[in-house]
Amino acid sequence: MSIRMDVDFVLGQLGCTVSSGDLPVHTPIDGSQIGSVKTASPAEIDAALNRALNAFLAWRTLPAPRRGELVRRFGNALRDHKADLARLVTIECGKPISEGEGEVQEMIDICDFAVGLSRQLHGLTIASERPGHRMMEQWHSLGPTLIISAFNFPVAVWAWNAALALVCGNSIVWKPSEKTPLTALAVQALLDKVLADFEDAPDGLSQVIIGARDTGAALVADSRIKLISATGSTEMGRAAGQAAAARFARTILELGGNNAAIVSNKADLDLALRGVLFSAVGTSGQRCTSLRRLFVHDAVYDDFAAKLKAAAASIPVGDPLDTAHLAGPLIDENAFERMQSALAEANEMGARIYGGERLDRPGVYARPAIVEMESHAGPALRETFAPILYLFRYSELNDAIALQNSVGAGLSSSIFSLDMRECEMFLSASGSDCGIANVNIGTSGAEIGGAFGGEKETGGGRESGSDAWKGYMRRATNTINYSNALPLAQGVRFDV
Ligand code: UN1
Repeated sequence: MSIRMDVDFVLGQLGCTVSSGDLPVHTPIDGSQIGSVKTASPAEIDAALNRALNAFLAWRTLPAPRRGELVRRFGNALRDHKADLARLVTIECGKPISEGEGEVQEMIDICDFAVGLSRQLHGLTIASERPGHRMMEQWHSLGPTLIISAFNFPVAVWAWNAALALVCGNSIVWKPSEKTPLTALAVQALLDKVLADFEDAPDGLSQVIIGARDTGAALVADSRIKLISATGSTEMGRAAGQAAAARFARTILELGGNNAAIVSNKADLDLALRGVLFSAVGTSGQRCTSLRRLFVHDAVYDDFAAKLKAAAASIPVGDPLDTAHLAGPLIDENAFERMQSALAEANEMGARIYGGERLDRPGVYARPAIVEMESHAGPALRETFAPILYLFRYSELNDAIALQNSVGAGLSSSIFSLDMRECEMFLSASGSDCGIANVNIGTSGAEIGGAFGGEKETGGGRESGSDAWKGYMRRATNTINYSNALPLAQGVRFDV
């Protein structure tokens, strides 16, 4: 069966009919076209936003546990269609099938989390300084929520946002990457089926808008959108963040990462090798959490670097639908060009480069590159969305931590060490400056239970678990006077 027929079959299983349109869709598996979709016109966007606003006004009045019931049913629909959706994810973005399945599992997990949350949107009660008064906080629904997602996690990151936004009482508008519109339409079709059987769901509660960057910009600028949750490059986030700030819209930005790990001389080196490999090579280096820089202690550097180079060279790269392969293709030719220009820059700086070659087959398949750097500079200071790992030696942990923190991004980090003092130092206020700091696991592969996001140029937003839900709601502080006097706070007198 050709990939195109495979896609049509899977879309059929998912109940998704796609009418062809002006945006061609390709699979990175062999670069062939697998369909086309329609981009939204300005009039369609306008109508969609009106629907989203009206849907929000109705949805926010429904009790939160009832909203959770919708998300519970959606989670079950995902369970029923996990294999089909995972296959479509793999075909459209090229990640190995086990990671495609993991991505759908991540959607199911966040649905479960959000269902529980729908009975726990707790506010505080606060002691008032005035007699006969009490204070409390309430969390209210915020408004239509725009979710801008990236090609590398075409459905899971949307689900983090969608599941929370829905239980919080917001309507959702999804602008997927133009490289992965089919998975978005398929997920919307699944949700539509669940919505059709759910009496209390207003029309337009969840919508997909397909388009390029200008479509995203138009949505970000629109005052009907109250929250923008955007995943993508720092460049995209800077533009979206500034446009949103100009109209005081809320944002949750999950942008680039330039993630580092430290391998101490006191590490379990076999475990460290496996952790480093998955984070650096998994998903062909196309996760925002991918490991890009590795600081190895001088005493173990030569041995560790030799093992790492050998292991990276033996990673099976190839068709992601074949479970024998641990890494699939890069998303497109541009990705390979950026990889090559980063490697060329490193080469000019005198780095020693191992791997990084392109495989001779249709699609853009590259061997992972391990790059031994003389100095912490050049391409190592920025994110290149490809399997390149820059290696550095260190002798003082504090120096390694300082270098790790010296880049623009602040998403994920980890230390491999069995020394409690080193690990706690790394996790302390003067340790890693990232939103995610791990011990004895790599930088990627976070679970949904924790808040996900990073500092500095990563944008500062938090999605997924912990109390990230608060970003999807507005807080109201209420002071209630149940006395017959009217004392003022801070003892201010205003006697009339
Ligand atoms: C991303 O690459 O945008 O922690 C998200 C991870 C995944 C999510 C990555 N759970 O690697």
